[in-house]
Amino acid sequence: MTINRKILTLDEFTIQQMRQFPSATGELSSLLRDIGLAAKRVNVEVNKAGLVDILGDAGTVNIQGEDVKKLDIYANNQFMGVLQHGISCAGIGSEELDDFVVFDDEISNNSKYVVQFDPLDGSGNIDVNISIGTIFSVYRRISEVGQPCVKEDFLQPGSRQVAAGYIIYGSSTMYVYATKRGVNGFTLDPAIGEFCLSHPDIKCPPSGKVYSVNHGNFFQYTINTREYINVCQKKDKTNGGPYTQRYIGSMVADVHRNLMKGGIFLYPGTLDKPNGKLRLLYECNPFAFIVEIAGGRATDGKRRILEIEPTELHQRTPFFVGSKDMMDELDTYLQKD
Ligand code: P6P
Repeated sequence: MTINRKILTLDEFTIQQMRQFPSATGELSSLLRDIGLAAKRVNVEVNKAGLVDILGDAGTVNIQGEDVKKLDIYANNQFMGVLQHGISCAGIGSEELDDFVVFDDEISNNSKYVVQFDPLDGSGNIDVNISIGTIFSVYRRISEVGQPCVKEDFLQPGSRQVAAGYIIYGSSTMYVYATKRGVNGFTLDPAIGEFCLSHPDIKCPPSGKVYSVNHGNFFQYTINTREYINVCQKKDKTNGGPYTQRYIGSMVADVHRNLMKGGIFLYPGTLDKPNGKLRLLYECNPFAFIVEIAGGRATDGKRRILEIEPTELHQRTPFFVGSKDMMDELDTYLQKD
């Protein structure tokens, strides 16, 4: 029975999806709802970040060598907390934690999934009120259910993700997640405190007119990457342009915009950092999964992001993601590297 209501909440939608599979245990639906709960709690703090003394560096430095702001810690603890006290997650990996965390209690050890997340991506923008986000990735564990999860559960290729998603804390707060069945977006309705289905079955337009890259690194990129960027600048009405350059230094916001409107996001390797800056497991894999399910593509310049066999929790990768036709054109340049 489909709930005959114009607006479906996240809870109603995930339950409706689960009911279509009578054999489903409901663990994934429950996990996705848990993430929604943590996102609502983080959203409250993000929205008042300018008002309370939650801003400012927490005085610690994370594995990325970046100053950790108090909201990063708060967000990390919120997502870890709901997953640890839920019924679906055996353990987590986080940008804010050097190693993965095994929840190691009877319920958690009997859970099917592990989750990796960047609790607050773009946190350098917190103090200047630019959109930031949470990114997450869900895998079915490969270790024996009933036992504590192990490191191999977290080092699976992105193609084995069961679900992935992000929350963007922007002009509105939106929760977007993908499973193999599609990508759906839910906008937080503050009046009822629920995420409501606002963007069903999101598809990435096959092309667009936006390219997103940090031009400040231009002379650090390979010759072929620079050639592609020059091509973007020369586009006009005769060859699919003109293009606009949009880059706000917050990956969730940049990729979300390009997913919705069409476009391409590039974070290439540079001469001194050939693997670039972005993290494979909890930044690139989730977005690669989401964008591919929506009809786009994601590579490291040579191969599908989702085919990369991870070796470390915090490994970096060059990252190119977006509309299929734009990615196909990019390939003709990067394959020459
Ligand atoms: P740069 C934010 O720190 C982040 O991880 C992504 O959200 C963003 O796309 C990227 O780094 C921006 O990096 O080097 O261009 O400032």
